[in-house]
Amino acid sequence: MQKTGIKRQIRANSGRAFLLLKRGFYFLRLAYCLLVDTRDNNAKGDNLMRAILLLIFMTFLVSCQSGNSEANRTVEMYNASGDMVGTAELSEQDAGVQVKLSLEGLEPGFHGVHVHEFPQCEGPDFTSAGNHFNPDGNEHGLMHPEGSHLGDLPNVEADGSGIVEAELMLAEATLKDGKKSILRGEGTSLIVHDGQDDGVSQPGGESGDRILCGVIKTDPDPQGEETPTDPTEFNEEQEK
Ligand SMILES: [Cu+2]
Ligand SMILES: [Zn+2]
Repeated sequence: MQKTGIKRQIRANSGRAFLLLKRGFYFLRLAYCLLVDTRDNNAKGDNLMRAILLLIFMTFLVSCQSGNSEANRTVEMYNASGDMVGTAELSEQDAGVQVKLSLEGLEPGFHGVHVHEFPQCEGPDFTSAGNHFNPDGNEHGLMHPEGSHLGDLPNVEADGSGIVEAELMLAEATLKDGKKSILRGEGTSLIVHDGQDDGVSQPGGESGDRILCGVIKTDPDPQGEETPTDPTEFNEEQEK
Protein backbone atom coordinates (compact mmCIF):
# COMPACT_ATOMS: atom_id res chain seq x y z
CA MET A 1 0.00 0.00 0.00
CA GLN A 2 0.95 3.61 0.27
CA LYS A 3 2.86 3.02 3.48
CA THR A 4 5.14 0.41 1.94
CA GLY A 5 5.66 2.72 -0.99
CA ILE A 6 6.79 5.51 1.28
CA LYS A 7 8.99 3.12 3.23
CA ARG A 8 10.60 1.94 0.06
CA GLN A 9 11.22 5.49 -1.02
CA ILE A 10 12.79 6.35 2.32
CA ARG A 11 14.97 3.27 2.01
CA ALA A 12 16.02 4.25 -1.50
CA ASN A 13 16.77 7.81 -0.42
CA SER A 14 18.75 6.83 2.65
CA GLY A 15 20.69 4.32 0.55
CA ARG A 16 21.68 7.08 -1.79
CA ALA A 17 22.56 9.41 1.08
CA PHE A 18 24.69 6.66 2.63
CA LEU A 19 26.60 6.18 -0.60
CA LEU A 20 27.24 9.92 -0.83
CA LEU A 21 28.40 10.03 2.79
CA LYS A 22 30.69 7.07 2.25
CA ARG A 23 32.21 8.71 -0.79
CA GLY A 24 32.58 12.00 1.10
CA PHE A 25 34.36 10.23 3.98
CA TYR A 26 36.69 8.49 1.60
CA PHE A 27 37.73 11.76 0.01
CA LEU A 28 38.09 13.49 3.37
CA ARG A 29 40.27 10.69 4.69
CA LEU A 30 42.42 10.83 1.58
CA ALA A 31 42.86 14.60 1.93
CA TYR A 32 43.59 14.23 5.67
CA CYS A 33 46.24 11.55 5.07
CA LEU A 34 47.93 13.70 2.47
CA LEU A 35 48.00 16.72 4.78
CA VAL A 36 48.96 14.99 8.03
CA ASP A 37 51.69 12.93 6.41
CA THR A 38 53.15 16.15 5.08
CA ARG A 39 53.61 17.46 8.62
CA ASP A 40 55.33 14.29 9.87
CA ASN A 41 57.69 14.01 6.98
CA ASN A 42 60.47 16.55 6.64
CA ALA A 43 61.70 15.59 3.21
CA LYS A 44 60.95 18.60 1.05
CA GLY A 45 60.59 16.61 -2.16
CA ASP A 46 57.94 14.46 -0.50
CA ASN A 47 56.06 17.49 0.72
CA LEU A 48 56.02 18.98 -2.72
CA MET A 49 54.85 15.68 -4.17
CA ARG A 50 52.03 15.52 -1.64
CA ALA A 51 51.03 19.12 -2.29
CA ILE A 52 50.84 18.36 -6.00
CA LEU A 53 48.80 15.23 -5.35
CA LEU A 54 46.44 17.20 -3.15
CA LEU A 55 46.07 19.85 -5.83
CA ILE A 56 45.30 17.21 -8.46
CA PHE A 57 42.79 15.65 -6.12
CA MET A 58 41.08 18.99 -5.44
CA THR A 59 40.93 19.76 -9.16
CA PHE A 60 39.40 16.35 -9.70
CA LEU A 61 36.75 17.06 -7.07
CA VAL A 62 35.88 20.42 -8.59
CA SER A 63 35.70 19.04 -12.11
CA CYS A 64 33.40 16.26 -10.89
CA GLN A 65 31.00 18.84 -9.56
CA SER A 66 31.03 21.10 -12.59
CA GLY A 67 30.09 18.11 -14.76
CA ASN A 68 26.64 18.23 -13.25
CA SER A 69 26.21 21.99 -13.24
CA GLU A 70 24.57 24.16 -15.88
CA ALA A 71 27.90 24.64 -17.67
CA ASN A 72 27.37 21.63 -19.95
CA ARG A 73 24.46 19.75 -21.35
CA THR A 74 23.97 17.01 -23.92
CA VAL A 75 20.89 17.19 -26.09
CA GLU A 76 19.73 14.02 -27.87
CA MET A 77 18.52 14.66 -31.40
CA TYR A 78 15.64 12.64 -32.86
CA ASN A 79 14.24 12.38 -36.36
CA ALA A 80 10.57 12.30 -37.38
CA SER A 81 10.42 8.51 -36.88
CA GLY A 82 11.64 8.89 -33.31
CA ASP A 83 15.14 7.48 -33.92
CA MET A 84 18.04 9.13 -32.16
CA VAL A 85 20.39 10.33 -34.89
CA GLY A 86 22.97 12.29 -32.94
CA THR A 87 23.68 14.75 -30.19
CA ALA A 88 24.27 18.41 -29.53
CA GLU A 89 26.78 19.21 -26.79
CA LEU A 90 25.99 22.56 -25.21
CA SER A 91 28.61 24.42 -23.21
CA GLU A 92 28.57 27.79 -21.53
CA GLN A 93 31.21 30.19 -22.88
CA ASP A 94 31.94 33.90 -22.64
CA ALA A 95 30.47 34.64 -26.07
CA GLY A 96 27.34 32.54 -25.53
CA VAL A 97 26.43 28.88 -25.71
CA GLN A 98 28.57 26.66 -27.89
CA VAL A 99 26.60 23.99 -29.77
CA LYS A 100 28.65 21.01 -30.91
CA LEU A 101 26.54 19.03 -33.36
CA SER A 102 27.20 15.41 -34.32
CA LEU A 103 24.48 14.09 -36.60
CA GLU A 104 24.00 11.35 -39.17
CA GLY A 105 21.47 10.32 -41.77
CA LEU A 106 20.82 13.77 -43.23
CA GLU A 107 20.47 14.74 -46.87
CA PRO A 108 23.85 16.04 -48.08
CA GLY A 109 23.92 19.83 -48.22
CA PHE A 110 23.02 22.78 -45.99
CA HIS A 111 20.45 22.68 -43.20
CA GLY A 112 19.04 25.46 -41.04
CA VAL A 113 19.43 25.10 -37.27
CA HIS A 114 17.58 27.04 -34.57
CA VAL A 115 16.71 26.96 -30.91
CA HIS A 116 12.91 26.96 -30.73
CA GLU A 117 10.79 28.25 -27.87
CA PHE A 118 9.19 25.11 -26.38
CA PRO A 119 10.84 21.93 -25.04
CA GLN A 120 8.45 19.70 -27.00
CA CYS A 121 9.54 17.45 -29.83
CA GLU A 122 6.38 15.77 -31.06
CA GLY A 123 6.95 14.14 -34.43
CA PRO A 124 6.64 13.90 -37.26
CA ASP A 125 6.42 17.67 -37.89
CA PHE A 126 7.74 19.02 -34.56
CA THR A 127 5.40 22.03 -34.69
CA SER A 128 5.06 21.50 -30.91
CA ALA A 129 8.46 23.21 -30.57
CA GLY A 130 6.84 26.55 -31.48
CA ASN A 131 8.62 29.50 -33.06
CA HIS A 132 12.26 30.46 -32.81
CA PHE A 133 13.44 31.38 -29.32
CA ASN A 134 13.18 35.16 -29.41
CA PRO A 135 13.12 36.82 -25.97
CA ASP A 136 14.11 40.23 -27.42
CA GLY A 137 11.34 40.45 -30.04
CA ASN A 138 13.75 40.74 -32.98
CA GLU A 139 13.27 39.81 -36.63
CA HIS A 140 14.50 36.47 -37.92
CA GLY A 141 17.86 35.98 -39.54
CA LEU A 142 21.56 36.33 -38.85
CA MET A 143 21.75 38.58 -41.94
CA HIS A 144 18.65 40.65 -41.15
CA PRO A 145 19.37 44.29 -40.19
CA GLU A 146 16.83 44.04 -37.36
CA GLY A 147 17.75 40.51 -36.45
CA SER A 148 18.29 38.19 -35.10
CA HIS A 149 16.35 35.82 -32.92
CA LEU A 150 18.45 34.65 -30.01
CA GLY A 151 17.76 31.12 -31.25
CA ASP A 152 19.11 31.69 -34.76
CA LEU A 153 22.19 29.65 -35.64
CA PRO A 154 24.31 29.38 -38.80
CA ASN A 155 23.51 26.62 -41.30
CA VAL A 156 25.31 23.32 -41.02
CA GLU A 157 26.48 21.24 -43.97
CA ALA A 158 25.99 17.49 -44.17
CA ASP A 159 28.72 15.73 -46.14
CA GLY A 160 28.20 13.16 -48.91
CA SER A 161 27.38 10.47 -46.36
CA GLY A 162 24.88 12.65 -44.55
CA ILE A 163 27.09 13.36 -41.57
CA VAL A 164 27.30 16.68 -39.75
CA GLU A 165 30.16 17.57 -37.41
CA ALA A 166 29.88 21.25 -36.55
CA GLU A 167 30.67 23.71 -33.80
CA LEU A 168 28.25 26.62 -33.71
CA MET A 169 27.94 29.58 -31.35
CA LEU A 170 24.59 30.70 -30.03
CA ALA A 171 25.76 34.26 -29.44
CA GLU A 172 24.66 36.04 -26.25
CA ALA A 173 22.65 33.08 -25.00
CA THR A 174 23.33 31.38 -21.69
CA LEU A 175 22.61 28.16 -19.79
CA LYS A 176 22.50 30.12 -16.54
CA ASP A 177 19.51 32.07 -15.23
CA GLY A 178 18.05 35.08 -16.95
CA LYS A 179 16.09 36.33 -19.92
CA LYS A 180 18.59 34.95 -22.44
CA SER A 181 18.74 31.50 -20.90
CA ILE A 182 17.77 28.65 -23.21
CA LEU A 183 16.90 26.70 -20.05
CA ARG A 184 14.46 29.40 -18.99
CA GLY A 185 11.10 28.16 -17.71
CA GLU A 186 10.42 24.67 -19.00
CA GLY A 187 13.31 24.94 -21.45
CA THR A 188 13.58 25.11 -25.24
CA SER A 189 14.43 22.79 -28.13
CA LEU A 190 16.97 22.46 -30.92
CA ILE A 191 15.61 21.97 -34.43
CA VAL A 192 17.37 21.03 -37.66
CA HIS A 193 15.56 21.81 -40.92
CA ASP A 194 15.36 20.06 -44.24
CA GLY A 195 16.56 23.13 -46.14
CA GLN A 196 18.92 26.03 -45.79
CA ASP A 197 18.09 29.14 -43.75
CA ASP A 198 18.45 32.17 -46.06
CA GLY A 199 19.18 34.39 -43.07
CA VAL A 200 16.57 37.10 -43.86
CA SER A 201 13.09 35.73 -44.74
CA GLN A 202 10.37 35.89 -42.07
CA PRO A 203 9.55 34.12 -39.88
CA GLY A 204 12.03 31.26 -40.24
CA GLY A 205 14.39 31.83 -43.16
CA GLU A 206 12.41 29.49 -45.44
CA SER A 207 14.38 26.57 -44.16
CA GLY A 208 11.65 24.05 -44.89
CA ASP A 209 10.42 21.13 -42.80
CA ARG A 210 11.62 20.45 -39.31
CA ILE A 211 13.42 17.12 -39.62
CA LEU A 212 15.27 16.73 -36.30
CA CYS A 213 14.39 17.85 -32.81
CA GLY A 214 16.03 17.68 -29.39
CA VAL A 215 14.71 18.88 -26.06
CA ILE A 216 16.82 21.36 -24.06
CA LYS A 217 15.69 21.08 -20.46
CA THR A 218 16.93 22.08 -17.02
CA ASP A 219 16.81 18.62 -15.55
CA PRO A 220 16.54 15.87 -18.13
CA ASP A 221 17.01 13.13 -15.51
CA PRO A 222 15.51 14.35 -12.22
CA GLN A 223 15.91 11.31 -9.91
CA GLY A 224 17.49 8.63 -12.04
CA GLU A 225 15.56 5.47 -12.78
CA GLU A 226 13.95 5.31 -9.37
CA THR A 227 11.32 7.94 -10.10
CA PRO A 228 8.94 5.96 -12.33
CA THR A 229 6.20 4.16 -10.45
CA ASP A 230 7.40 0.95 -8.92
CA PRO A 231 5.39 -1.87 -10.56
CA THR A 232 5.59 -4.10 -7.47
CA GLU A 233 4.06 -1.32 -5.42
CA PHE A 234 1.08 -1.36 -7.75
CA ASN A 235 0.74 -5.14 -7.36
CA GLU A 236 0.69 -4.90 -3.57
CA GLU A 237 -2.06 -2.35 -3.83
CA GLN A 238 -4.05 -4.64 -6.11
CA GLU A 239 -3.84 -7.61 -3.76
CA LYS A 240 -5.48 -5.72 -0.90
CU1 LIG B 1 13.91 26.25 -36.82
ZN1 LIG C 1 14.83 32.89 -36.24
